[in-house]
Amino acid sequence: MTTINTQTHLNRAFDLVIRNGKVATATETFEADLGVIDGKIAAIAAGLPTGKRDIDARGRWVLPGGVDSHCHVEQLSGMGLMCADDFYSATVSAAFGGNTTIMPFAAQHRGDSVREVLEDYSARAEEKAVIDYGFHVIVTNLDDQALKIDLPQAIRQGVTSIKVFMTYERMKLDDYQILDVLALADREGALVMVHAENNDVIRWLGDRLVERGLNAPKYHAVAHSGLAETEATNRVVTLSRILETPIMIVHVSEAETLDCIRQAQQKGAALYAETCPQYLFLTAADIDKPGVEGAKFCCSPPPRDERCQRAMWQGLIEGTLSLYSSDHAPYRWDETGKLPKGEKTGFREMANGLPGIEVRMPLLFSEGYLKGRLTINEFVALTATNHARMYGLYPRKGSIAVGADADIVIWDEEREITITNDLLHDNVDYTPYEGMKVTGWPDTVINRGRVVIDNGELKVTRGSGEFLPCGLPEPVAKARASRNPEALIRKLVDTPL
Ligand code: DUC
Ligand code: ZN
Ligand code: ZN
Repeated sequence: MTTINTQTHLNRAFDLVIRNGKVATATETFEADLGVIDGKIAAIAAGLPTGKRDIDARGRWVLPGGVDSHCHVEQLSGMGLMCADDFYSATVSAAFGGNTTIMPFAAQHRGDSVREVLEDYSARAEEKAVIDYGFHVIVTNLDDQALKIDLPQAIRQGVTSIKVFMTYERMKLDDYQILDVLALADREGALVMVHAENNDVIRWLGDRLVERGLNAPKYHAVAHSGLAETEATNRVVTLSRILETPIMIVHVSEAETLDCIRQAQQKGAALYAETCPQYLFLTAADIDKPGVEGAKFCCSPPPRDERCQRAMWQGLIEGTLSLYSSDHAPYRWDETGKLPKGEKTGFREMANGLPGIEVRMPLLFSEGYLKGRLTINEFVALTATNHARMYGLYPRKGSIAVGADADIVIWDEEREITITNDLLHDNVDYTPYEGMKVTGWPDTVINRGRVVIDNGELKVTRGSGEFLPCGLPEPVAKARASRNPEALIRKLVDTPL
């Protein structure tokens, strides 16, 4: 356990003391008080003196605040649709669900400048966010300005993760372009995140379904075949292995994709992967609801079957999947999102994505930790610590250690909740988890020592969250340390003409 030399705070009272709680980090579990000064954890020890404010956490868990490193906020989708949450509603909802940091995407659409997109996104977040945030950048327009000037500058300014799409006509990159992004990220110190689905397979299957009049939501899951995900994953993993450059495969849903990832990891590939609540708690059967009700469960990739659910749990347990993120992609069940043509909306026309930022942690706590699939330390790693390590925010975020930001969630493991949309704070008019019963819920949420949520109430103001410049992602640091600098491939990647 980390403690502090009391000398450093002898002259000054703690701003906040969280006492008597059961503290868990990604590696340790112990009972201690936490003392906070100037937004940082300043002491971890038993019997700390009274602070300006004391919170008694007896009988409750004291955990690192969640870091949700994959969520869509105030962003235009791959289909060109604005999502339903802005930085205010998304961060309020995230905070009520136990999170203290989110990482959404500044999205460059074709014709946009990366620099302008980031400036615009920063201004939106600065005005509205109530908890801290870092950014990833989505790239679709790989001209010289983006590759040679804007992206290197963004990385230097702390946007050190780049997402690429292999599908969606408006977003997708071809293999040559993906190699360009991998090489750039490798040189400049960023991690590449990949939406891996084979666009032509989805398009071909979709065309065949539509020409037969098969338009209901359930056909979304047929067009987005699991093997389309596996094929694209295998291809991009191969590209990353050729350049010896790490990648993160986001939102893995299919058991065979997981097999492919596991095999490549066993061969030593610098390969990381994420899954999301929808692949643990929903299946394609949910999309097969009467009428357009199934639209509530349409996301890409789609939920699959129970075999795939079991595989995702196994991936989390064995560590093949190191991140569990919400992929919160909020669209309302109305003409602004899921149902642009009302009851006549076909599966190709409905917005892709599910809300889930507020229930991500409670679902995993209840079904993962309390059901004995995961230890409390694995829960912490999967919801907070691994995200901070992956995207260059560790140890400032995702940890309970002296010197780290005082980002804490105090968790009541006995509270029983039936999830309903009324309970949630996002701007979506439904939840795909309606009626699901969970045990355990966050009581108090603290970000940089500020009590954000207490007793079911928001205690901070709009715009009080801060931008987090991300450092070098750990996978990039690890890859740099382990390879031969004399290899020809290295020279091709490291020295652009
Ligand atoms: N990809 C995501 O990452 N989220 C929502 C929809 C999508 O295609
Ligand atoms: Zn995606
Ligand atoms: Zn997403």
